[in-house]
Parts: sequence; structure tokens; C-alpha cells
Amino acid sequence: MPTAIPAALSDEQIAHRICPLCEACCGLEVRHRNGQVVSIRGHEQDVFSRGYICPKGASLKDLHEDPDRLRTPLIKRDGQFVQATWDEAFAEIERRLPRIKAAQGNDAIGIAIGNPSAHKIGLMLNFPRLLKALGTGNFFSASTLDQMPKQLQAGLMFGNWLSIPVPDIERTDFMLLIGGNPMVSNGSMWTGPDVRGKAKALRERGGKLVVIDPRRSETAAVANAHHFIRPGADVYLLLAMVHTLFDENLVKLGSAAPHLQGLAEVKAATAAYSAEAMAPRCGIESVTLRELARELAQAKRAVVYGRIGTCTQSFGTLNSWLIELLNVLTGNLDQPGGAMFAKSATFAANTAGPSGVGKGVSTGRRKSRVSGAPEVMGELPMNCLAEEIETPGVGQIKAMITIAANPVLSAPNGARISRALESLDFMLSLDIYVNETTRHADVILPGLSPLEEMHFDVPFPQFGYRNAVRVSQPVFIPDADHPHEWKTMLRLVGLLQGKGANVDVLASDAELFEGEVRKTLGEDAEQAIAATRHLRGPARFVELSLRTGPYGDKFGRDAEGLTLTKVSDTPGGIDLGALKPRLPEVLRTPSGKVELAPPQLLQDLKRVDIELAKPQVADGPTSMQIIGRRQVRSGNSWMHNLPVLAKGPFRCTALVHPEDAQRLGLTDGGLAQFSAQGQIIQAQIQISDEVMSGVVSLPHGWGHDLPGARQQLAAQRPGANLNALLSDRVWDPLSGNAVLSGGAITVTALNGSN
Ligand SMILES: Nc1nc2c(c(=O)[nH]1)N[C@H]1C(S)=C(S)[C@@H](COP(=O)(O)OP(=O)(O)OC[C@H]3O[C@@H](n4cnc5c(=O)[nH]c(N)nc54)[C@H](O)[C@@H]3O)O[C@H]1N2
Ligand SMILES: Nc1nc2c(c(=O)[nH]1)N[C@H]1C(S)=C(S)[C@@H](COP(=O)(O)OP(=O)(O)OC[C@H]3O[C@@H](n4cnc5c(=O)[nH]c(N)nc54)[C@H](O)[C@@H]3O)O[C@H]1N2
Ligand code: SF4
Ligand SMILES: [Mo]
Repeated sequence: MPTAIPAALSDEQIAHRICPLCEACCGLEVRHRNGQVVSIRGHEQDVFSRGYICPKGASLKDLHEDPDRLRTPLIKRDGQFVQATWDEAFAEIERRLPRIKAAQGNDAIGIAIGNPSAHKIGLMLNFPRLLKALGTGNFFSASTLDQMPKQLQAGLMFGNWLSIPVPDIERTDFMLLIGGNPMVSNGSMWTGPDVRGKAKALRERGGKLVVIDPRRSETAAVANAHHFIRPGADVYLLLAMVHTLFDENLVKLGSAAPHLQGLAEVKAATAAYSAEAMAPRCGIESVTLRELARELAQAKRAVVYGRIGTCTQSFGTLNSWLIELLNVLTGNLDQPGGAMFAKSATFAANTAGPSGVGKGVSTGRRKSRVSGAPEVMGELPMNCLAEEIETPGVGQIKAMITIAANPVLSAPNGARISRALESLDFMLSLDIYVNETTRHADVILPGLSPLEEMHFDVPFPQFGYRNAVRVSQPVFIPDADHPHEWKTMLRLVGLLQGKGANVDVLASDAELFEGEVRKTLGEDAEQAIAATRHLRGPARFVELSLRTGPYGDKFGRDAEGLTLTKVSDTPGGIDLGALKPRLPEVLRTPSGKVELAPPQLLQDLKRVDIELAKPQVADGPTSMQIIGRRQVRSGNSWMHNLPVLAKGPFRCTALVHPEDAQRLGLTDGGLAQFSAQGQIIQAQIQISDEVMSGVVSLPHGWGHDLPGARQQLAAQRPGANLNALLSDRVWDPLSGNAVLSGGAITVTALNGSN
């Protein structure tokens, strides 16, 4: 036993940083020595996450050390990637990319941006500049595989895409959670670490949690009640609940009443959807549907929260709207314990400009060339990416830029996306791995390890369960020749602006920043420019946004207010308190009201009627519906190469109900074949009554057996790609969001391969 602290331990240092791996944004304590991570744990003094951490947070050590993580740019020569210097990589881009734009027009370069970018301030803040420099209408993102319906609903009802109210879980008495599994996902469009602890506290104070999910998820397992629902059938459940509130005179609007518009239209539009009529469609009995509506209405403080399971359906936007209506009609919108709007210290459009009124949102200013899908937030559906590359004509995509995106695994029909990417004249990826998507690139520009970057969350404080502000500085200094991603982005912007491959990035940063500030701040601009001149890149944006934001020091006019230095000097962050009511100030609708009955949504009920007019299809003898299943040790498609997460039992298994297993001759641990859309995958069966009968649950983001990818550990147990079975021809027509839940598949036992 050592009696004294070994010398090696004495130079151990502690750094604090926010985890960039999911929306919970936990504060971490990183112990390190000589440039090596010693340990990572939750930061107890973090005002927001209070010490919580999940296994992924600790995997930042493995990510930092992963030998497969790219450290240099790669250029493809004769079909093989070779290491290159940054100058060589940019010279190659300059040689090949601008000429495509010059010859074939702006739309000839498409761009796709993925999930990790939302956690990377350097990518987030520079992306609009890159988009502008490209001038392309062919813009795709993971948003149309995820939350676009929620953003559209918020935009239509509250006037801004990100004005999304979140459950005030610490003060609620009743929470109805639909199509989310925060015990595993740690929450989404709702930034609240340790939902498990918060749900436990809810139950301990006598409150109730009810979960609606085709699987008895980890969240359902700790809830007071769980109801199975047929995948894709939430719209019927939600319509029935709204109908019941009107039918049984349970509507009470509370203090939001003066700020609402369209109640009569909602009542009329939902009058046909009684619980009795809807029950057979969603597989939940009408008495239960009515009881759920009553419970919600009668609870003193209640909230309905719907997440990805309700968005990735063809009625995604209707679902998101109906969920919000339930909050409104029970008097829980903008009330403590209900669905409340966070007030972010930075970067929120709903704290900027005149308050209480605004331009609102619109969609469809452009349509996609091949399918005619309307743009939403400037984006086209990810499901349209392949066809826009494949289909000849003016505006055809001939080159792609992907940024932190892996659509070959994360989007439906990845095989088609792969073929399309391979046919391009040029492809550039900003990514940290050679994976299923980036293997098609001609040039890859790597980002850094998260531990080498400063971190400040741009979107997530807008969905915080309480208000707080935190920043973290880099734990390690990157190699001198490896640029931060904001610099890579700016170099690319410069190149596309025709300034050449060797643009002075710092000068460009200052020029762009100052131009943008002059445009937005008008007469206050010069003071803001002068006061932030000592800063560069994302830090300068943060300083500006903080100081001019709702808690800011207004450049000295409010001495108590926030500055970047004040926040940096407080490693656990600054708590800004529990959420407070924000109506009507939060609104940015032209009417200055909450729009309860946007015409597009009322109109979309016609699609529900068309579905209802069809006879209900009985499941065929081998036909099942497939849904996804997030797991604690995964992060979409890209964390299967990290040893601490990959260890343990193989997790890419297909859950089937015992009755289905018996009917289809499936055995526990045996292999089965799943087919749909002309594609076939195989996966191991796990028999469990946690999934409802007629439904198969398989995790997404697997399928790491494609040639050319370089993730050695992930390739050892590649798993099956669920999205291979999903059609890229169906989406929610309002939001463009892909349908990822409930696709019909055929299941066949592979006998003898047990
Ligand atoms: N069936 C089904 N499919 C789904 C879902 C589902 O629930 N079911 N979920 C959907 C959802 S919610 C999402 S958000 C999408 C995600 O879809 P994507 O965003 O396309 O996929 P990810 O798997 O998150 O891949 C992220 C990519 O970013 C790279 N990366 C990681 N860190 C960095 C970095 O710091 N810099 C750079 N430049 N690159 C980095 C990774 O190597 C990887 O290539 O998947 C969707 N797909
Ligand atoms: N560990 C881990 N954490 C993650 C991620 C990850 O991949 N791994 N991904 C991150 C990302 S990008 C996101 S967007 C969030 C998502 O966070 P969540 O929205 O919480 O996502 P899931 O955990 O997929 O939960 C979705 C639930 O919906 C259910 N479901 C499927 N179809 C239907 C349906 O038709 N109706 C209903 N009512 N339910 C349905 C599924 O069974 C599942 O339990 O998670 C984030 N956090
Ligand atoms: S829940 Fe896990 S992955 Fe998400 S931020 Fe916290 S530690 Fe990171
Ligand atoms: Mo997501």
C-alpha cells in the first residue's frame, strides 16, 4: 500500500467541461495528467446537471484516444485515401469544387449537416455563412430525420422555430410522455439531465408519470402507467383526447387565455374524432383515452411531452400540434409545472427584437426539384437527397459537402444514398471518421477531439428545464497545425467566396463578424465591435450575444449583467433560476397571439380522414411493424467504435413479442431475416413482452459492415441497419420529416442458424 501520494498523481489537473454528446449538456469533471485523461465524472458543482453523468460522458476519453479518429485531412487518390496536409487538402478542394459551381450553378453543390453540429459552436455559427457562400437551395439536415415537425408546429403557433415549451418537471404533478425515452436518450428538445432522478422525485411527491409507447421502454418501466400504442397511431390518440376535453367540458385556458386565438376553430375541426371512434385505430380503449384526458385536465399542474416517436411519422406535425393543444386546453401552457418556455441567455430569436410580435414563419418558398417537397427552415427533406443527385437536369447536385452527418446509416434507404454519393463529381466531408458516408468523399477535413475545443451550447439553453449559462474552455491544446473547426469552416467560406484556398481566416472572421453586427445592431454596432475586438471566432459571438442578451451587462449599462468573463470564471456555471411564464413576450407571431388553429394544420386533418376512410388493415401472417430503440451506450451511428461503450453484450437485437415469436417460429437468440423495400437484413431475435405484439424493435445507427469504412472496433460487431428497411418515399408532407416509425416488414425465421 503506498503511504504517500505518488509523484505522478501530484501533477494531476482538473478541468470542467460540458459534455457535447447529447442534449442533456451535463457538466463533467475531467482529471488529466501529462496530456492524458485520467478519469471523467459528473461535476457536482455544475448548477445545471448537479453531478449527473451517463456512460457516454465518460467515453470522451476513448473518443480522445481513438486511433481511428482522423488527425489529418485525407485525399482520395486512385480510390484510396492518403494522408494530406491542410494546405494540400484545401488546394484539392479549390481545384475541384468552385468549378462545379461556376459551370453548373449554385444548386450543383448540395450540403448535408448532421446531429453533432448542434453541439459544436464552431460548426453551428459558421454554417449560415457557408450556406450563404454556396448559395445553394439543396440543403439537407438531420432535422428532417428528427424534430422538424416540432419546429414547424412551434413556428406556426408561437412565431419562432425554436420557441418550444418544455416540461417543468420539477414542479409538475402529472406528466404524459409520448414517444420519448428520456431514461435512455437523456431527453430531446428538452434539456434536462437526470430525468430518472427528476421522475423519481415526481413520484415521491405524489405525482404521476404516464407513458405511451409501442414498447415498455426504460422510461415506461419507472412510470405509474404505460399504454402500448400502434406505431404511427398517435394522431388518433391525441385527437381523441382533445375531443374529450371539449366533449366533457374540461377545457380551461387559465392565464394564457388572453393570448390565444383560434379556439373555436380547434373545437370545430376536432369534433368528429371521439374517443370511441379513434380507439380501434390506436389500439387503446376509449375509456382509457377519456380517462387520460380527464386526468390531464384535473391534475393541478400537468404537462404533455411528445418526442421523436411522435415526430417520425407521416402525421408528425399534426401530432406535435395536438400535444401542444393538450397543454393549452388544460391551462398548462406557460404555467409552472406545465409546458414552459426557457429564456436563454444567448442566441435565442425569442429574446431578440421587439417582443410579443414578429414575422412568424413560412414554408414552401422553394420546392425540391424532383419531388416538389416544400422547403422548411430553408431545408429540403433528407429523403430527397438521393433523387436530387440522381436526376439529371438544371439544378442537379453534382458535388456534396457533408458536415458531421452519416445519412448512409441514419436515413432511410442508405444503399441508394451510397450509390448517389459515389456518382458525384466531388464530395467533401468535415468529419472525424472514415465511416459509411465519408468513405465516399474525395477530401475529408477532420474536426478535433471535443476535449481540445471550447464549448458553449447554442440551441440547447432554449430548451432548458431551468435557465442557466455555462461555458467550458479546452482541456487540451490541439496540435499547432490542426485548426479548430470554426477556422476550417471559415477557410472553406473564403474559398467559396473566391478568395482562394489560403484566405486569412482571422481577417475574414473579423470582417464577417463586424459586417453582421452592423446589419443587426444598427447604431449600437460600433460599441459592440469595439468591446469584443479582443476576441476571435465563436468566443466573440458568445460575448456579443451574452452581453446584449436578456441577462447581459449591455456593455456596461447594467453592471450586474453577464459577460463572458463572468461566466468563464464560474466553472459550474451561473444558475438563472426556474422557468418563468413568458406569454405574451415570447411570441413572434404577426398577430401577437398563440395561433391555436394554423390553417395548414386544420387542412392536414383531411389526410387523417382519408386514412380513417380506409378499412383497417389486419396484420398479415408474417407482416410486422418496425420501430427503433435507442440504447444508453450508443449515440446514433457514430459511437460504436469507443471501447467503453462497445463492451458488454451485443445490443443490436430485434425485440419481438412471445406471441409473434411463436407464430413466426422465431427463437430467442436465433437469427431472423427482415425484409422490406426490396432490402433484406438479418438480426438476432430477443423474445420479450416489453414490445407490443405486431411490432419489432431494433436499434438504429448500426450496419458497420460496409467496405471502405475505417472503424475497426465497430466493424467487429457491425449490427444490422434498420433504416435499410425504411422507404425514402414517405414523409410528413408539412415538415418533410422522414417516417422512421412503424414501417411494414416481413419477418422470416432463419432456421438452423441458432
Ligand atoms: N430508424 C431511425 N433512424 C434514425 C433515428 C431513429 O430514431 N430511428 N434518429 C434520427 C435522429 S434523431 C438523428 S439526429 C439522426 C442523426 O443522423 P446523423 O447526424 O446523420 O448521424 P450521426 O450518427 O449522429 O452521425 C454523426 C456524424 O458526425 C461525425 N462527428 C462526430 N463528432 C464530430 C465532430 O466533432 N466534428 C465533425 N465534423 N464530425 C463529427 C461522426 O463521425 C458521424 O459521421 O439519425 C436519425 N436516424
Ligand atoms: N443513448 C443515446 N442517447 C441519445 C441518442 C442515442 O442515439 N443514444 N440520440 C440522441 C438524439 S439525436 C435524439 S433526437 C434523442 C431522441 O430522444 P427520444 O425522443 O427520447 O428518443 P428515443 O429514445 O428513440 O425514444 C423514442 C420512443 O418512441 C417510441 N416509439 C416508436 N414509435 C412510436 C410511435 O409510433 N408512437 C409512440 N408513441 N412511440 C413510438 C420508441 O419505442 C421509443 O421508446 O436522443 C438523443 N440521445
Ligand atoms: S447524458 Fe451522457 S451523453 Fe448526454 S450530456 Fe450527459 S454525460 Fe453527455
Ligand atoms: Mo436527433
